[in-house]
Amino acid sequence: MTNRKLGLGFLFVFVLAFLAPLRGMSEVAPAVPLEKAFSAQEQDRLISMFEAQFDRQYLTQVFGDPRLERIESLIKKNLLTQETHRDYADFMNPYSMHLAKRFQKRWEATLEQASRQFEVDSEVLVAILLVETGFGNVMGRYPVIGVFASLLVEFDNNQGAYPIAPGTDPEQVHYLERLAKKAEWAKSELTALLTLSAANGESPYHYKGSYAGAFGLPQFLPSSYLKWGFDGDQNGEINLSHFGDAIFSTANYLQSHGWKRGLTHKDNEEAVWAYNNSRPYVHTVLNIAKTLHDKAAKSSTQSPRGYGLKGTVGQDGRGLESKIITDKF
Ligand SMILES: [Ca+2]
Repeated sequence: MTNRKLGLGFLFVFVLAFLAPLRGMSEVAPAVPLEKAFSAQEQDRLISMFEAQFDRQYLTQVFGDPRLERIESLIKKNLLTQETHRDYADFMNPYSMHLAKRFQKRWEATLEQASRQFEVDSEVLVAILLVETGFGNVMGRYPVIGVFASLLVEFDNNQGAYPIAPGTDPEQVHYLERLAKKAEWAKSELTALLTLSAANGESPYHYKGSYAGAFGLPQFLPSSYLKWGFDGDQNGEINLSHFGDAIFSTANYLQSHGWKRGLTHKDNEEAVWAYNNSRPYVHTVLNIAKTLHDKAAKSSTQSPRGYGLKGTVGQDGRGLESKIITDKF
């Protein structure tokens, strides 16, 4: 990702797509311990990376916290995942559209206010919040700080491999090049996380999100929170787990990235692309928004047959990402 976030949308797709087949599934993936504590030396390196901007005592407390763990699986995911290969088509299914219409009705006044203030069509806000987290059903379980710290330490531990020697295996070259780029990004996002945590009087461990460090209903990266987070419900704080703030922040983001009122405006594909650099994502979001717009007059909030309103899927016991809780809003 370039300048913002990676959503958990694909997980929600996964959950929806496999609701029915899982009923007959008996195989359960074995639990593998993927985390390990950073060494004292690694903690010191992290402290030194940020001490120009933050108080050393604060950094010692943050990076010495036993909750800080190296998350091996996240390092690989961030270095190998290709967002553009994901399939978002399932978000157009009847159940997703039912959720979207229900959300539209429940948050009608807030959506209307944000739409007016930022000149962003309300249907695209609904579409993004659906694809990102299923309106809060799939918010992410990883400590955001762990995502960035893991990448930084992985890069630091590989310092000896730079500059990359001629003749290095091409796969290794790709890994190292991407690692260097991601480490730079992780440093800037971790700086933003520490900044916003301090501003909100929260521990940085308070924020949980996707494997790519995006959190909250709209799945913002910390840097996006600082730039485009908006106190939509006017309670004096920006909390992206609250729908009022999430709706206004998403509208603010889209307006800042060139959204022009009118779902078919040619600039709008680029505004959604800025939100998530994936063409399938862009097309899905705009298709959902147009469908909601076209069907507005005859919208019904009746639950379609064939979908349970509650249910737990994913038998790996991973909690939040495995659950569908449809009455959250
Ligand atoms: Ca607020």
